[in-house]
Parts: sequence; C-alpha cells; structure tokens
Amino acid sequence: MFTIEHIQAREILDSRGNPTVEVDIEAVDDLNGKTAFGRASVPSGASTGTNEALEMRDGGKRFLGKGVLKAVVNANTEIRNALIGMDVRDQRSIDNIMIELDGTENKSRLGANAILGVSLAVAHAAANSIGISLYRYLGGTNAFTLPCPTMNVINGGKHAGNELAIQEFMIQPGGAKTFSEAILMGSETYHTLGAILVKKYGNSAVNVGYEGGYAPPLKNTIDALDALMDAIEVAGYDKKITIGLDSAATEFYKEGKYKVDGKKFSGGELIDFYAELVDTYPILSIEDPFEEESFEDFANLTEKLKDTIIIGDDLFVTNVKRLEHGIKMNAGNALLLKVNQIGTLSESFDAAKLAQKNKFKVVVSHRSAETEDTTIADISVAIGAELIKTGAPARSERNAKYNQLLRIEEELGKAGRFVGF
Ligand code: 2PG
Ligand code: MG
Repeated sequence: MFTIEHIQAREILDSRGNPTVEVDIEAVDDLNGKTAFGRASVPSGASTGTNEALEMRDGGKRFLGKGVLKAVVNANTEIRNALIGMDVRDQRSIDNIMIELDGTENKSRLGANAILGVSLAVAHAAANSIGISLYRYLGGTNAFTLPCPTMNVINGGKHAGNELAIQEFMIQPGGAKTFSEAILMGSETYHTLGAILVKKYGNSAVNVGYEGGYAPPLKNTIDALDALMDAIEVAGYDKKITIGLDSAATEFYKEGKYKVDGKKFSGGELIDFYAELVDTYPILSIEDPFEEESFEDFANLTEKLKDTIIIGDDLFVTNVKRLEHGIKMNAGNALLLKVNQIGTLSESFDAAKLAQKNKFKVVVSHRSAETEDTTIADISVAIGAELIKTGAPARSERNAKYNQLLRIEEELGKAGRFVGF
C-alpha cells in the first residue's frame, strides 16, 4: 500500500492571471519506504454554468477578491487530516471521503477547487507509485485511442472583446490519419487564418482571446465561418477539416430571446438558424446551442440535425443527474466533460461512463483559464473520448495538453489509434 503522507496545497496563477489552487501529494510504500509524488492544478471558467460545483474565492481586496486561500487552507487542514494514511491508489474512496466531508450538493463548504486539486493530484501520485503514465493508470486495460482535437481558432462571446455572439469557432482535423498529423493540420490552418485576417481586417485582427484563438473585429457568425473556410482551403485541407461551434448560448440569452447577429431569436428560430449553418458549412458539432435549462430545444435540434454532434456543457455540467435527465429526453448526443464542473475525478469518470453507455460521445474540455497542468490530456485517452477541446494550437497553457497527447501518441506507437471523422 502507498500511504498518503503529505498534502500541500498552494495558491498559484492561472493563464488569465488569477489565483488558482495547486496541490502536491506525497505517498510512501509501507513495505520499502519508496516514495511517490503527484501534482495537479485547477482550471477556471468565464462562461460558467449556474449548476457547476462551487469555485471558492476569498472575496475582499486581495487579488481583487479572487484569492483562493480559503480553499488552500481547507485542503491543507480538513482534507489533509481526513486523507493522511489512506492508500493513494484508492481514488474512489478518497473522492467519496471528500464529498462526504464537504457535505453539500455543490461542494460549497470546502470548495470544488480545493477538492479537485487533491483528487487530481492523488491520481498523479498513484500513477507515479506504479511507475506508469497517468492515462494507463486511469484507463486500465482499455484499447487506447487518441481524440481528435477541436481547436478554438476564433474567439467571441465572453472570451473576446469583439461582437461575435458565438463564443468559439473551432477547427477539427478529423481527416488526419494520426494525432500528430491533426496537430500539423490545425497549426498550419491557424497560421493561415491569421494571415487572412490581417489582410482583411488589419494587424489588430490577430489579437487573441482567452483560449489563444484570434479575436477579429467581426460582428456576424457567417463572417467568422467564411474566414475559417478560406483558411481551410488555402491551407490545403478542404474536406479534411470540419468546424465545431460553442455557442455558450446562456451568455446571449436575454429576456427569453437569443441575441445573435443583431437579431433576436426564439428557441425555434434559433434551431432554423443552426440548420441553415449546418447546411452551408461543414459543421461537425455544436455545443450549448441554447441556454442551460433548454433540454427541450436541445432535443428538438438533436432530432432535426441527425448527423451533427450536439454537445451539452452548461446543460449537463458533467453532472450525472443532469446527464441522466438529458439522456432520457434525447437532449443532445454528447457530453462535454470538465473536471472542475463536478469537482472530483471519480464523478467525472461516472459522467463519462454514463454517456458512453448511452451512446453519447464524450468531449473532454479545458476551461478558458488554464495552467500548465496536463491531466485532461491523459483523461481523454483513458476514457476514449472522441474529441478534446483545449483551445487554439497556440499559448502554452493550451499546447501543454496537445503536447502531452503527442507524447502519449509516441508512447502508444501503433497501439494508439487516432479517432478520425
Ligand atoms: C466553454 C469553456 C471552455 P469557460 O464554454 O466550453 O472553452 O469556457 O471555461 O469560460 O466556461
Ligand atoms: Mg462551452
């Protein structure tokens, strides 16, 4: 048994420049004194769902209220006291103990950021104790696949200072044969898009948003889609790269209407809007097409666009209960998996398993504020996710995940099949 000997949480900075929680775990082999180490840090969203687990912030003046010292203290006292002496490989029991210790529905007493930091660091320490890669430790005997990247190359909504309502315009190099070829195709297309935007809108068009995608001064959805189509064609990847959208529609839902492209749509009208886009452009997936309680509109869109992946993010918040409801209603056909929406690794896996049992696809996702942590890359391989969304192929907090997948691809060799589309 590898016993947890020490838990050390601290405050570090994320990619938006705000504090977040990082946790170190040390465990020791009872038999021979060999030690194991694990470290993980916690991401943070901007367009967060109402039903997410609670990210604990200190308030007050320090870091303009965004400090996370309360969560750090919770990890370094109550959580540490509860977990010292446990077997670091007993992830499920460790997560359950933290859930019970917290005692609330949304982890608001100890903070989901405190709990998640520990939960992920435990997994890293456990993998380290065996001397294997995290994806192998978490994936067990799975036949491993590498997910298709869905790269956010034009940022809008809450992630950028432009007027695009839709938050993310992504490219998906599903025509690649390997993961590394997908990265190559994505990178070339990203830079080609940059050159096209500069030519059309000037140098400031390649300023970037939170996730490394360009934030050009565009107003209309189709302007962004046309720029993407140009870039895909000029880069030479016509028919090999599809497009993914994340509307993050809760953010532009006001007084019962969706404000898009200077118009106000009802849910039904927005369905027609999406149907036309899917007719015109090679759109493979649409995430959060409606606000976070619109299970019915999700179901109607899923029924109408039978070949499109309809992903629930704010809708499901990686929560088994909400996903169960969505599955019953046929609201969407894919789960967006964000570990910090639910707050433990075990519950994230439960959501993924439930999705897969019901033929929902799984898209593992970063948050708009990230760190150098790469845990989600390993998770995506461990659970066999079809897609991974972790920003543009630029900015190191985004590329850290893509780069980790390149290493995993190398380690797997021929055994690592790329999920193409
Ligand atoms: C989303 C995410 C990540 P945020 O809406 O899917 O791209 O954004 O982390 O700001 O919620
Ligand atoms: Mg989203």
